[in-house]
Amino acid sequence: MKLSIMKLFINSGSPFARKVRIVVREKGLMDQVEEVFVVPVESPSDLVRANPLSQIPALIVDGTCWTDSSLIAHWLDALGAEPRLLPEGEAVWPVRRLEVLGAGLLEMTVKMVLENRRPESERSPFWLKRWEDNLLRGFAVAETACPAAEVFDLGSLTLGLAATYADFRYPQIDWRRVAPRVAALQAQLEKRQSFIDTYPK
Ligand SMILES: N[C@@H](CCC(=O)N[C@@H](CS)C(=O)NCC(=O)O)C(=O)O
Repeated sequence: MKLSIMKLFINSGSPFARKVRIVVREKGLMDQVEEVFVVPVESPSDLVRANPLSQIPALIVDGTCWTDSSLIAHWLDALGAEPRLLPEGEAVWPVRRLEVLGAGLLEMTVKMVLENRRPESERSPFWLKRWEDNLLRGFAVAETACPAAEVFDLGSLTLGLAATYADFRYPQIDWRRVAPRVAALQAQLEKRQSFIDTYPK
């Protein structure tokens, strides 16, 4: 399928945007994608036109707007370039389940980041603790489902970048204690050029 240049709204800290940026690089699509840096909280009109929720990532392709990192990643994968990041048939389900768990870990960390951006007197210790507990429980379950460090698909990729995002925002949270195999997977993934190029800033 011949597509015109795609416009991808991102910033350099967002782990959800990072997921799509990694997929674009891995699949050799960089020359077809223009990365547009935005600050979602300012609701820039270009972003809001692409995503009414004013969230990144958002992708515009031939006038069609794609939102949500997993949906965009799946659609890019379905365009067909190698490497394929989702297996065919029944084998897709364990990968999807790990991908959803990785996205859940990202969601817990992002919630903590947003809560910590509020004035100290308005922060909820209850919710901060709940999200951190959820995060650690999630890592413990991810450990039991963690593939070998060499596996590269949308499940392993999402889990690896969730681990890096937790380190980036909360280096004091010792998830490695419950998830040493996830740490090995993360270390392997972060050696890839696509991960190096998109390391959060
Ligand atoms: N489920 C969405 C979550 C996207 C998301 O939460 N993006 C954050 C950046 S990491 C965002 O744009 N936040 C701005 C806001 O919610 O105002 C996805 O997977 O893309």
